[in-house]
Amino acid sequence: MNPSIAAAVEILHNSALVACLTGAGVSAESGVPTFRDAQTGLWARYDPQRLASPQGFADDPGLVWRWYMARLAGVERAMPNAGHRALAEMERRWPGFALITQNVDDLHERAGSTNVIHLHGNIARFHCHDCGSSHNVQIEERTFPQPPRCALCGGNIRPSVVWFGETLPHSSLAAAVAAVSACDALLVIGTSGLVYPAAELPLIAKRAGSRVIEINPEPGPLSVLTDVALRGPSGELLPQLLGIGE
Ligand code: BJW
Ligand code: ZN
Repeated sequence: MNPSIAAAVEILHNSALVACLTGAGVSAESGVPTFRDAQTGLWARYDPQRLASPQGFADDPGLVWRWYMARLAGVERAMPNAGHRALAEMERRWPGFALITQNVDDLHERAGSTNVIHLHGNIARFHCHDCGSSHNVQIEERTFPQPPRCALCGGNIRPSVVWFGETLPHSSLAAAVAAVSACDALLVIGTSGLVYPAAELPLIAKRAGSRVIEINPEPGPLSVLTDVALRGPSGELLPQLLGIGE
């Protein structure tokens, strides 16, 4: 066995409470593009401030709507990969396992995870940008060039995701902080660690005495905190970590 994997197995073996923070990289092998990867990342082609901020939505609601509806179609076509399935298996093996994700897709749930904390919302849910009321969006409305209008106030309907400058759902962030404060081991998988407050969670875990295991093909700002770094794709490394031959 690769010595880093053996070290990570040893940490997990000695941990009663395990938590995990995932980012876009865990869905990359399902064909869902990441944000910041230089060649394939969504932001190699698009400006984040125009697409993922309240100001961008105010400036051009149609552009933002069309971008999100194209991404939603991609998420619905995608299938969970071996990394998602291994994390669902971890929930079965470690009672109290907490899965915290920055992803707005539902691939963790479709792989069998039942208790997922979504920090940045859900791309398949919708609410009014002005009055906040929840809305169902009909399938044909998804293909409209402009967002549907709120029946209550006439405002623009938007996906229920968290944009730059917006606060994270309080209950999700509180649950995430509680989980990383209590765990014995935290897995940090497929995130660049550039977006706050999610990027603070590994530091909170470390300060509370947890061991930190990173799974990412590339080092990043969170790598300095890690006890063990596994360099490679999570769809290959996670099954190896659990000894599941996929
Ligand atoms: C693989 C792989 C494979 C590839 N296997 N791995 C403190 C300091 C500085 C700034 C701030 C701060 N606190 C708040 C801010 C402002 C801001 C922020 O963080 N800015 C920084 C960018 C500088 N944060 C906010 O605005 C947040 N709100 C907030 O803090 O509210 C309070 C407040 C308000 C106003 C002022 C101050 C405080 C909200 C953040 C919302 C982020 N939203 C997005 C879009 C969501 C909707 C959507 O999906 O469109 O969330 S941005 C985007 O980034 C998305 C992601 O969830 C998030 C993180 O990205 P992630 O997952 O890490 O993806 P990538 O692409 O960056 O990385 C992929 C990784 O995978 C790479 O490392 C690859 O190597 C790896 N990889 N293949 C494993 N096969
Ligand atoms: Zn409204």
